[in-house]
Amino acid sequence: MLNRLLITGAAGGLGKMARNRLGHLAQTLRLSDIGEMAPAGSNEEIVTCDLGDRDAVMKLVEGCDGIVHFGGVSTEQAFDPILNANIAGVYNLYEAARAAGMPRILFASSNHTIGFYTQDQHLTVDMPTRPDSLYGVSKCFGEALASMYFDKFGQETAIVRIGSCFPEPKDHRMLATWMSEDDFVALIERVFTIPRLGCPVIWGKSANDRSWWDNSASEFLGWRPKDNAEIFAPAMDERMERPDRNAPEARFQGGKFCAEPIYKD
Ligand code: NAI
Ligand code: 15L
Repeated sequence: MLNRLLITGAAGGLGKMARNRLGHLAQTLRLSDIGEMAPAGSNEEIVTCDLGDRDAVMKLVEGCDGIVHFGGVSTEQAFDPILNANIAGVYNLYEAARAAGMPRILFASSNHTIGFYTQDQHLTVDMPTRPDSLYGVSKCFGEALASMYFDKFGQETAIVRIGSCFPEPKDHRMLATWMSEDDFVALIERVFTIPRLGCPVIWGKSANDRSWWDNSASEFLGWRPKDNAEIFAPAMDERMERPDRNAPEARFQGGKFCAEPIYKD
């Protein structure tokens, strides 16, 4: 059991889910976000913190022996917020971790690091990235930073390229990219209990029939996702039209992120 597990992005969708479901991993959960969080329960600490604030992040990480890093910009936006949260913020987090004895980190990367691969391509984790947005580029930065801190200092990170982690897939593309919350919780448990982690890149997806991603390089984790988005397919076909085959949602793995403009504020 960990002493103190830090969850950043605790006011967000995955952060709230993790807050509800990861209490058994640590004596104390330290929950942090720039946004509002529900008051601390027993065995919880609440720390409001902008990831771009280096001194605040140093204090935030002190005393933690595990980090689930969900905090940051999670969609395509203008460059400045991405720079603050996903580039400066990730650097701040890794420097703070280095000063705090290198607690193991789960870094929430994204499928948007590879979004411009087409949906007929099957990917392994050693293929070059093809980011589909400034957001995707920032996640490539985070992955590269994690890799460098491992090679230089031995800092362990699970780089999880999350597909789509929501209670249910929301559209036809997510029948390939979906990861159930149960499968994600099981992965996080493995990441913080396996004796030696290293710095693997892991596709964050359930055992979906339509998946494009090959996780054989991280089988050593012993994580075997159990859910399959296919069970949602019949209802989805009734609820919504399949996208036109030339639409980005049907062509590219990153879907509509591939068609996003460069936002100026
Ligand atoms: P979210 O947008 O709901 O949560 C992100 C949280 O980070 C928010 O509560 C926000 O207030 C906080 N945040 C933003 N800027 C910050 C800053 N400067 N300082 C401190 N906190 C800041 O996103 P969600 O869905 O919970 O995702 C969590 C992480 O997982 C994100 O890093 C996202 O990029 C990644 N991810 C999520 C996927 C999903 O399917 N939910 C898919 C791929 C990646
Ligand atoms: C992501 O990276 C986003 O954070 C999430 O909101 C979804 O859009 C997800 O990717 C996706 O591709 O479905």
